[in-house]
Amino acid sequence: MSTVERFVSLWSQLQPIGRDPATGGYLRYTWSRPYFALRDWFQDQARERSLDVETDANGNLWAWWGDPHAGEAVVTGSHLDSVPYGGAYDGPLGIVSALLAVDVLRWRGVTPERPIGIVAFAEEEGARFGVACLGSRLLTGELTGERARALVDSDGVPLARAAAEAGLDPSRLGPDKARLALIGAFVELHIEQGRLLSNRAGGEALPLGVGSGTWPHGRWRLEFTGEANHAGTTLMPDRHDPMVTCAYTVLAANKQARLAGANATVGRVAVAPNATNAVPERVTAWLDARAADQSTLDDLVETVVRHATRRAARDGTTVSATTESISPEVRFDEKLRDRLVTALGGDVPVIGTGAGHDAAVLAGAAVATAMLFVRNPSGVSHSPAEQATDADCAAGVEGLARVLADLACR
Ligand code: HGY
Ligand code: MN
Ligand code: MN
Repeated sequence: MSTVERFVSLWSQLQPIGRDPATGGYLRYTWSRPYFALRDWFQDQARERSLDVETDANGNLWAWWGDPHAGEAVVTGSHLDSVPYGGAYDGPLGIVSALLAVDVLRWRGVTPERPIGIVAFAEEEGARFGVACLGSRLLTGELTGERARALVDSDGVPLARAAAEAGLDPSRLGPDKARLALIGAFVELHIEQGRLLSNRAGGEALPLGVGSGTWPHGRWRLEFTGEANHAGTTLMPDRHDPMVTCAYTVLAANKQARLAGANATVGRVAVAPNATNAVPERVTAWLDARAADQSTLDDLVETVVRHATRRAARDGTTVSATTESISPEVRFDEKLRDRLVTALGGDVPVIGTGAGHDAAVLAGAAVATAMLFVRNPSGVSHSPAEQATDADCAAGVEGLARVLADLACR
């Protein structure tokens, strides 16, 4: 079988898991039933390849080719969880490609001198507990076990309980320096969440790119509080409506981001009491803001909060802003980056991204880290419309195999 055929065969096994038939989007929340099916699939696939499987104290899944303690392990992988109604490729493509890259190395008789690991990090999207890259941040110590245990999902389920139901010991959530020290280099393959590769001239060019780094970005919870009242009997001048303050803030975020050449999104809002015929008492909105550099990001968020506060004074409402997660700008290891470009034949673009990744968390913990991007023709992501061609995905498998061979065999 060709690599394309093997990709299509393995990929088709994942498609039905957690897929919403009405939208085609994926609901793969960490430690949910679909997630456990993905975990079982990953572990079965690893065992079929005689890889040693383990789950670490933070719920990250590992599969090892060789003794992980032999030193300078070359680790690849990504995540299996999704945003609500997300696409099929964001995360799982890195896992499937890693399993197939191991197959390619074995067909070619490659015997690595260093251990090769595949990791599926837990809760990369933060879609259930609200903190992105939870599993990798716990591993590196960027997030404490205490803060993680205190997180609660939108149904009020504490993370500690969900983790226990997943077979973990919540008291052991936290930094795992010994495991982190096993990693000599980490390479994450990911679908590009943008169009830099597909816009590139010469469509026949290798559909891969190498990551230069990630933008600084973060999530802020904005809580707007007003006065609940009757929608029918409360005169407009007498209202203190937090929805109005929130709506104004969303428009201000959009305008300020455009002015700053940055990105600002409010894609999640919670309203209390959330009744059609009641002026709300409270509106909570989550701001996702990103920019090419830290000072632009800081200015953007500060400006948005200032506009919100000014509007709240006019509406007789209040607003508070709480930082929920922050990801600083990350530049990937330049030597490793250039080594990937060489291993892939040289004619490979180096591209930045506004998306966050576990790779950026590991890079922030001084692990030599790189990213390999696979062309996304539309650039769309975090949507059921996310798409990559089988041929491009197979090129990603081949490219990852070349990179792993280069890193683990020299
Ligand atoms: O939000 C992000 O950039 C990533 O998909 N978690
Ligand atoms: Mn994502
Ligand atoms: Mn991702």
